Amino acid sequence: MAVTILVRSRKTYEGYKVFHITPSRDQINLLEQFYGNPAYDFWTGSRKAGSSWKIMVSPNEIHSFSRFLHRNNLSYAMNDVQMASQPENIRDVSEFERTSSKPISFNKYLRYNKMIIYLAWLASNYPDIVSTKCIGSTFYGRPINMITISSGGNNTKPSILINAGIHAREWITPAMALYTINQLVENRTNHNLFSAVDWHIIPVLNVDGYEYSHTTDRLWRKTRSTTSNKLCRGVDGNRNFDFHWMENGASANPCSSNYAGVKPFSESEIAAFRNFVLANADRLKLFLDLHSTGREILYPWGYCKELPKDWKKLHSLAHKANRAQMSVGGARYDVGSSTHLLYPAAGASDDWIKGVANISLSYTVELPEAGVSGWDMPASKIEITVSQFFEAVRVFGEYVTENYGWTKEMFGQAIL
Ligand code: 0X9
Ligand code: ZN
Repeated sequence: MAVTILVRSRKTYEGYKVFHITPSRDQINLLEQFYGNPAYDFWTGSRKAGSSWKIMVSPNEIHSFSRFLHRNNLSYAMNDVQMASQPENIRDVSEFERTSSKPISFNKYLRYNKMIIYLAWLASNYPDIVSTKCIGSTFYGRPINMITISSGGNNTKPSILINAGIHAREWITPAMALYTINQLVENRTNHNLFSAVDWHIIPVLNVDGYEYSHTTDRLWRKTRSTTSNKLCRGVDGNRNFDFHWMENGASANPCSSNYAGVKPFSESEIAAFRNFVLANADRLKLFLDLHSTGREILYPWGYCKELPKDWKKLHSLAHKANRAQMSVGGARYDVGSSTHLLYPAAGASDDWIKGVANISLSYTVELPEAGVSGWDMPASKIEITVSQFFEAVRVFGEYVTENYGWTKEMFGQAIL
């Protein structure tokens, strides 16, 4: 009997290089012309003076890009990408299954099915406070699950929304979402955080991309939908929202890692997110979109240089959150608008949440980088990273509780 063994090959990134560049303010504008070009993948970069930019460049562009850097007096270091994306560096993928005697641990990156098992375990063991819901499905038909943590009130209480994994390769973000879920539900001392407000947490929005980054291409960022180009798949979910769509920092080329899609909400994952938000907009008070890497807490606008009218409130709350995570040993996060601190990029979740859904407190968090590439944070560092930032999440939760949370009287009225 003939047996066919299918070996799925992983993308190796052989010949690709990552350039480490520390540009001056003027030189940043020079680099920005490569943004959205399919041969250039911007990994990190901040407008803060002295910040190091990491740009991955395809083999056939390395020579011309190096010449460009020389011509413009931009010094750089260059590393192989390959080692960061090979299977042996995709470490510690877990076999976790939560049982009463085996608590979840944060020393492994979980695959999506394991996360779902954990959410279901929580829902059946904490039925009074936990419920799960499928908010839609991915291009491949995988369910997109959301967990709600609530002390009651029939889904009418003011709420916080946390989204993770819109970008596939940013593995620390689903871990951050799961840690937040774990701390809210399984650590009784945190139950005050949901006595007056509800929490909705989507641990992985771009499930297809996340799984693909585990099985095939560690550096995959986008969704996995087909495009007009047979060779290039996927849309950057964080360019697919209908607010100043495609105006800035987004590409119309399906081969770019910042491809915005044929139209806003072309991606089923992003449409599912939109539907949930619009159906609950009047009670959603604060939104965190978790990303990596960079140690930044960003607020709108990201599509233009202008600041929203209430930027001072956004700014001071973000600083307070930063101070809280520093008080438990975290290094400083920079705080500012996306355009001021990073680069202009339109069609992102944070701007749409504020500009269309009218949820005033909207943030993008860039969690820290570590490891050779920045993406391959060793699993041994997950717990320290997420537990430190949980102190910032706590500040956001307390703020919403103090400013919008239900009082005892309101609970009484809801029951009547
Ligand atoms: O470019 C992005 O989508 C985010 N950075 S990442 O490196 N994780 O890809 C930042 C988005 C900031 N928000 C807006 N530009 N609106
Ligand atoms: Zn991201």
